Amino acid sequence: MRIVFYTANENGDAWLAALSRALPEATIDRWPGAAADPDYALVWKPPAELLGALGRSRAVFNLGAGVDSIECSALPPEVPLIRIEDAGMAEQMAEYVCHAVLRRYRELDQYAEQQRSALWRPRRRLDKGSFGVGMLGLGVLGHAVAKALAPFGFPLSGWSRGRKSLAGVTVHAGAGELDAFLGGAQVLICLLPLTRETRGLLDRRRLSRLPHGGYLVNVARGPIVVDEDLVALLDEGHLGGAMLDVFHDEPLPASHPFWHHPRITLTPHVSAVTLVDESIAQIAAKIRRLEAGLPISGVVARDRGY
Ligand code: NDP
Ligand code: OXD
Repeated sequence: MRIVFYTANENGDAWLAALSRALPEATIDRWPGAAADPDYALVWKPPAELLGALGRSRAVFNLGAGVDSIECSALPPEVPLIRIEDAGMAEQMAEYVCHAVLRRYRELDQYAEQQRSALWRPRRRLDKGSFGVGMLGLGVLGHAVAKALAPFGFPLSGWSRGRKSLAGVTVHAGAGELDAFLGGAQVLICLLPLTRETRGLLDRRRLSRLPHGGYLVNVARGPIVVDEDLVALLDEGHLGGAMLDVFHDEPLPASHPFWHHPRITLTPHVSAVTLVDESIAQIAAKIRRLEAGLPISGVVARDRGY
């Protein structure tokens, strides 16, 4: 079995070592320089030229959950594109989002501000029953986040394309139910894939639907949010704050207004990092199933873009 490997990141050696351990029978080449027509390809942010050379491959594995960096028009349509499902990311995402929700609910940013002025001023406890937490996206990560948030007792709601059924979560589906969903989300958690339908989804009109003082947590992809609209709504006081892990351009340019905005907390795309050993174990198990003629999960619906 021949495998070609490519990553735009710097940790390629760690991936290759894990891959050799998991599939010792495979011949693994790094691209560029690899022979044409491998059986499988493992890629992260690949150039279109590589994708175009995979016409005879049995599958292409994306080394992450989001496939928005794959130029699907370059990949021959008959080659299945497979994404990472969880593989240790769900736990990390749950940690990050629970922190963000509690940070907002317990008003820790306000206390930090008071501390800077040596101000001892206890605040009145917020009413939990009217502190709605809404999840945009109820997929693998959205489910895990909903489960992790459940014990805190916030009213939980979620929005997805198809209607889901999750214990303790009020579900909404499709474009027609988006505004109603947004209206109940004191904290909005974005866990959508970046597709042609979700790019720019969180613009001024939609973000204005959030209740006064609403808080945005974007852990999905930067271009789902219209940056200028978010900043404007924060400056006008309609939104109370945002915690952002993902951006249009990464690294976030030093001149970007997000860096120094008093109501924005940001992290450098670390809410759920792709874990090498867990991901390779998942991919190797899927390759073994494909070799045995068995079906696998995580196949991207290329017409939907996720
Ligand atoms: P899934 O594909 O499992 O879930 C996606 C969810 O979004 C589904 O519930 C889907 O609805 C919903 N959705 C997609 N398009 C629409 C739409 N147009 N309207 C309504 N709902 C929609 O993905 P994951 O949960 O595994 O990952 C989500 C995203 O998180 C990734 O695509 C990636 O961009 C991001 N991510 C970020 C990381 C980070 O470190 N910041 C790490 C890992 C992932 P339905 O179920 O009905 O299809
Ligand atoms: C992913 C990511 O999509 O790390 O897996 O952002």
